[in-house]
Amino acid sequence: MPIRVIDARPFEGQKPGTSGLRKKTSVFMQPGYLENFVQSIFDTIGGVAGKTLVVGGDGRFFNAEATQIILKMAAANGATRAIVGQGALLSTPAVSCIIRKRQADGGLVLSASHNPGGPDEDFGLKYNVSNGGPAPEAITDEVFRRSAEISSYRILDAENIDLEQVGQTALGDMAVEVIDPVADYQSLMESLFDFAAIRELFASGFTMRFDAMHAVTGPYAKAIFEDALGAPAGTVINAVPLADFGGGHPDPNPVWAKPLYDLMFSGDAPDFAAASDGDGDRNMILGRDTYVTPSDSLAVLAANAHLAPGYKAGLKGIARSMPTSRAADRVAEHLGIGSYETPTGWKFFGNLLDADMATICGEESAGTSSNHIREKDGVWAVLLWLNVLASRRQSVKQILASHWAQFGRNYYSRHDYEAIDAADAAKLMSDLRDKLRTLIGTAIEGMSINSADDFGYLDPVDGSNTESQGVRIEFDGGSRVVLRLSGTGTVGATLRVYIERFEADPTQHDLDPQAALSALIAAADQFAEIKVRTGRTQPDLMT
Ligand code: G16
Repeated sequence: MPIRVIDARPFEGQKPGTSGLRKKTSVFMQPGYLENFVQSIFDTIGGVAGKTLVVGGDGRFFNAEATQIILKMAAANGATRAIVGQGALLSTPAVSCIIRKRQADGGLVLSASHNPGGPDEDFGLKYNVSNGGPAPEAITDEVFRRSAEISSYRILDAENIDLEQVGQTALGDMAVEVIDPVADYQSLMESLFDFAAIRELFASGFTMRFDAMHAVTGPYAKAIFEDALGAPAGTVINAVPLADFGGGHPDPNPVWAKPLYDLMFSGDAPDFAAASDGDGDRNMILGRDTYVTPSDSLAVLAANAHLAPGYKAGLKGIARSMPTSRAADRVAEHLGIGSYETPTGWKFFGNLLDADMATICGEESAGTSSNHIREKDGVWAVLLWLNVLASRRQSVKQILASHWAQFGRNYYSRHDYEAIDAADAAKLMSDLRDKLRTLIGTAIEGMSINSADDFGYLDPVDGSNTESQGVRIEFDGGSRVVLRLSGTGTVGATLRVYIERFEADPTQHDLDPQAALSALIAAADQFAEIKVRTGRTQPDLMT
């Protein structure tokens, strides 16, 4: 089959953000746009000749077409083998699992994660390296540099191949293996968790609802929760992946998974509920009358992980992104293990996991995972919760209350101001950075500011430095407010304000979080002038 070398012109702005390149689908569908970015990745990693790549995505609009293009480009660039999920589907954690298990050289994940899908919505592409994790910044920066100078790309002149049939096929000289997207991942889960105990839990009448949000986890959740663990049919809802996620916003939080959230606070609530996002790496955990914040979930899972067979030897350390609440640090201190604070972005956990310094990692943005792969993992988090519930035989509410009684409660909320003017947002942040020093020692809303800085991270493994990762303002008593701009949005800028307050007194553990944090919220508005500068009277999203 002929290889075509096509003239290319650079496109502006092919700069990977917090997690790969995310743009409007129509931007990705412009002739040559996807191709230029893919060729830039291939060029940056020294070409793909002789290499094995894993390819798959979350099933959103343009997923299948983009997969065909990537495969033809991989073949034209000399790749030996491509491993593709049936129907071009693979969850992000499954890609990570398969890269590691099959010792592939890397993988391409087609997803814009929790962002909506469709011709007018979002698309994305991310490159993962041979440890199964997202490419580190040294690579993504180089991809961006290369994308600005690219002059041609290579593609095989061939018909599309059938990705619906599991089995071996070929594209030019490249072998293509179409695999069941679930099997490798499921066997990894079976090696980590006590499936027999969870099966018994379900057999005893324990009830659960898992909302796959018409995204990629549907097939995984059906196979694992219903078929393997015996949860009744109907436990998994919205299980069929759709190109537009059924018109929904596949982000597992109290706003976008509201029906599930409301169910858990109604008289019909099952014992346990969970949801995952577009590409299956995020999770939301709920109990009857109980919402578990991602930060609390990380802390509870870290404190109880030894109850699951895969973690019975204990944890080496716990890592969290900087804006994530410090609840997990208290667990690490109690266990006498290391705790690490990294910039936002799962890629920053990779070195800590590879060096065996951290076993469990988590983020306020609903990601939790461990060293079993190098991505966050929604179904894994749900299984670890199920293993803990099967072992402790208490409700989610009881487990959370006893955790707070032992460690104290870190009240926590994130306020998002979405699609604000990018220049206004940048100015808000730069003006705030400029006045950080003058804030130290002053008092706002009756609270004095202890420290104020712009977070920079020195990677303890490879010594790399990452600056300007978010403004931290800390008050007496350990309360804090963090502000940063999102790196995953596709329209304007999103300002994220993270608010946290520690409360040791168990009689004060049942407050409404927004009320418990009200003084800090007011203080944040004063020092960052959020309302005035964004023109918004309230956040678009509070999680
Ligand atoms: C990605 C990253 C996460 C990050 C999240 C939000 O998740 O992998 O590490 O916490 O984005 O990032 P930001 O605050 O910059 O928008 P996902 O699930 O979108 O791939």
